[in-house]
Amino acid sequence: MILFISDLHLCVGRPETTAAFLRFIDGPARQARTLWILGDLFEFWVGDDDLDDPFHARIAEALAGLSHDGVDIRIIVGNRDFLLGTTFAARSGAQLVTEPALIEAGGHRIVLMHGDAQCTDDLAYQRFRRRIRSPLCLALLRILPLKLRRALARRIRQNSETARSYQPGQFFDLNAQRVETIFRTSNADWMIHGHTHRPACHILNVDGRECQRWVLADWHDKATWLQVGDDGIRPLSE
Ligand SMILES: [Mn+2]
Repeated sequence: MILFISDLHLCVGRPETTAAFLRFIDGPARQARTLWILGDLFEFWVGDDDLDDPFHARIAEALAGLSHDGVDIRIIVGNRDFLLGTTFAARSGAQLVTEPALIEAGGHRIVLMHGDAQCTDDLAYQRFRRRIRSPLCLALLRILPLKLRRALARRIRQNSETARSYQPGQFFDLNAQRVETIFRTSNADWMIHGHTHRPACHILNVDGRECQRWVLADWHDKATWLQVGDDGIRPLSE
C-alpha cells in the first residue's frame, strides 16, 4: 500500500496541522510500504541549516522514526519548500525525488509531481519561479546567512498575501494541454499531484486512453491522503 500526501504547509503557527501530521505518522503511515510527500510539507523552507530549529527537527525526527520502522519515504519538493535538500532527507530517512516521477502501483502507471510547474497560465508566478529557482539565485541563497533567508521568506509570504499571483493554486489550475502532454510522453494512465488545494479526480481521454488526474487536498486540522493498493485508489482522511 502506498500513501500520498501534499500541501501540509507545516509551520509553528499551525499547531493543529502539526498534531494531525504526528497522528498520521504514528497511525496510517505506519501501515504503508511507501509514503510519498508531493510537495509543500512545510509552509516555507529556507535551507537545511534551519534543521537546528526545534520545530523542524521534530518533523524530521517523526519521519526518521517512520523510516526506521521500514516505511520508504519519498519527497518531491513543492514551491514553498523547494530548498529542502539532502541533509534534511538524510536526517528524515527520506529520499528526494525529482519531478515528474513515474511509478507502477495497483496495476497502473502513475506520474507524480507537485503541480506548480504546470500552472503555466499564471505568467507572473512562472516568472517568479524561474527567477527564484535559477542557478544564480540558488547560489546566492546558499551563501546568504540563515537570518537573511528567514527574513526573505517572510517578505515573500507577505507579498503573496497582498499580490495573490504568488498563490497560483487559488486561481489557476494546471494547464490542460501540459497535462495531456505529460500523459502522452510518460504513457502513464494516472497522475497524482497537489499544489492547487482543489482535491478531485479528473477523467481525461488522451488518444483514446482513459487517464485519471488525482489532486491531493491540502491539510488543516486533520490528515488527508490518497491510498493506492491492489483495490485501487481511495481518498481518505481522519
Ligand atoms: Mn504548492
